[in-house]
Amino acid sequence: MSRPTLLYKSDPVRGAVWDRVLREEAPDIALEVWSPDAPPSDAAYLVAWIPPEDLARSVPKLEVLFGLGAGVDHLALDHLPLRVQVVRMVDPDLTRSMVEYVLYAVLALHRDIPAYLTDQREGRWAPRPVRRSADRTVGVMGLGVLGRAAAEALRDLGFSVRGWSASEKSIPGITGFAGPDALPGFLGSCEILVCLLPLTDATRGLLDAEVFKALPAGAGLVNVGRGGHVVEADLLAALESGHISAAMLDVLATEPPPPDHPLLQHPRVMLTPHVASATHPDSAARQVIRAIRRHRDGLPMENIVDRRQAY
Ligand code: NDP
Ligand code: OXD
Repeated sequence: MSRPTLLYKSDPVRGAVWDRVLREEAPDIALEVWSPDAPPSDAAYLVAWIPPEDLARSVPKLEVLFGLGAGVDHLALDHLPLRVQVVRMVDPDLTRSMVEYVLYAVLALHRDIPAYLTDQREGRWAPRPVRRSADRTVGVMGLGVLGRAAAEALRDLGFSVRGWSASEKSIPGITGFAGPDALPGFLGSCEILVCLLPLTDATRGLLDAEVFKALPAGAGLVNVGRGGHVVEADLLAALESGHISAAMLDVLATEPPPPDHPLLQHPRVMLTPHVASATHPDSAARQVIRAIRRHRDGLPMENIVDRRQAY
């Protein structure tokens, strides 16, 4: 069998790590670095955050596209040739980083940190009651690879955890809700809501005024899914009314946001620039090597994106 080629299209610094890992651990796979000026590539495998637009012409023999992210909303799936399988990034390091971030965000909201930061800026020393984690209900939207890991870590910290997904789940110690009909019942007790959904036609703009109204008064929001999940004007209104007490947002509809974006300056919003988790190049390269070998051996591919569901 000839040596398969993996075409790499992403930033060169991370590319150097891919090159090292492939040379050290996969001499059976050739690495080619994408260039916009290069002639069409013979590669059967492509790894990219954003694939080239004219994929059918520039990589005509492509069999598998490995997305560099866990999310695939930016991949323009409808424009990819149907014969190409799309595999998304599932990697223990990516999951661990996300769990850390969600724990941090939920704990910050649970312990009133946004309010204490304002107090500090304004010179106030004003203790608030300390609530036990067991008395706080946290809801996680999306119980996939990342959502489930985050929900389990929150459960292990003692929170009362509920989760919402498309299909029913049975996760020890976590109350499951599934599908649109179960959404109001799920939201009704979520004092802190964590969004870890993929962005699809079904979830775009889901976090709107109606959803915020269904949460208990004073609820907190953590969005680590995509900015497109939140109707930002509705979030601002819910923050203004106090119905949402505070939010920790890692993603916004426009990234980077314009400097006068109202969420950037909001005293009860903590923002980070889409860093909740990240694909670590050395472990990602190992995942892709393993997947290519499985594919060469005719074994079923893991973490394939369902084109119809778009996640
Ligand atoms: P998965 O595909 O493993 O899980 C998605 C979950 O969402 C599943 O539980 C699925 O339900 C549920 N879901 C999908 N559509 C709906 C719907 N319409 N209604 C209810 N539930 C739904 O994804 P991951 O956990 O790996 O990643 C989740 C998202 O996190 C990514 O798509 C990406 O947008 C985001 N992300 C953000 C990062 C950041 O740094 N901010 C980093 C990495 C990812 P079911 O299980 O029934 O199919
Ligand atoms: C991802 C991301 O989807 O980084 O992996 O947002």
